[in-house]
Amino acid sequence: MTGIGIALSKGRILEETGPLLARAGLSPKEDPESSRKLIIPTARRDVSLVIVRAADTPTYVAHGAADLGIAGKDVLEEHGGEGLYQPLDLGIARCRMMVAVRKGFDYAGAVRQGARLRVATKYPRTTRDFFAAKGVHVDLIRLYGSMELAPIMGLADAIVDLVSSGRTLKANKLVAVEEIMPVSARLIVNQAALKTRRAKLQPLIEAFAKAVQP
Ligand code: PRT
Ligand code: MG
Repeated sequence: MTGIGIALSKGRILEETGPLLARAGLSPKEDPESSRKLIIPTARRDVSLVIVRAADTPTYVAHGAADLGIAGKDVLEEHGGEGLYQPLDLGIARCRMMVAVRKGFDYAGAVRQGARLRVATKYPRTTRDFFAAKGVHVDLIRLYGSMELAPIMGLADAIVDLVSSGRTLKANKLVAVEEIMPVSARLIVNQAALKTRRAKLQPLIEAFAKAVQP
């Protein structure tokens, strides 16, 4: 790709990025939600949106396949962030990464007694680091979605998942017991590209910064 690519995912991230893209002069030329195209031209001829899965955004940017990207802190922590510059918290797609258990499960007791906790999550790296820092032994169960099911079905004692309104936990009789981190979406930039193509990329980063705080 000779122009500048901005990797981002459909759904939440794209929805909440829409107003920022508009203010930065980068409105998509067609609606990415309904289009089947994965590369969408924007109001600027040299800038396109590259539609990827949320968890793949850091990979595209770290390899330089896209110069820029927009990804949640959850996804960035899990990726590790190598090769990425993170100049801007966009303050969108906010939620919290939490540990949750079935109502009535004695989490504090299990942790205190040094029991092995079975934890289901799609964030194995973040989860392992979090519990390791607390000295809690965990058996990690890697899932790809619907984590809320795991404690109900007896697959796990706890889950690590994102919570925003708390309605999903409540509907499944789960309670949040600990916060791992607050999450919001970040602008990410390929570190090498920022050096070799600074003249092109720096103004875009500034346009996003202005769009966040107009
Ligand atoms: O859909 P796909 O499998 O491709 O990927 P994805 O599910 O990771 O994408 P998407 O679009 O759902 O989320 C993209 C990003 O949005 C995440 O990486 C987060 O940074 C951010 N985000 C913000 C959230 C939420 N809030 C959120 N609440 N992502 C997911 N959720 C889910 C959560 O996992 C849980 O199932 O919403 C449910 C809880 O919501 P409440 O309101 O009931 O608490
Ligand atoms: Mg989803």
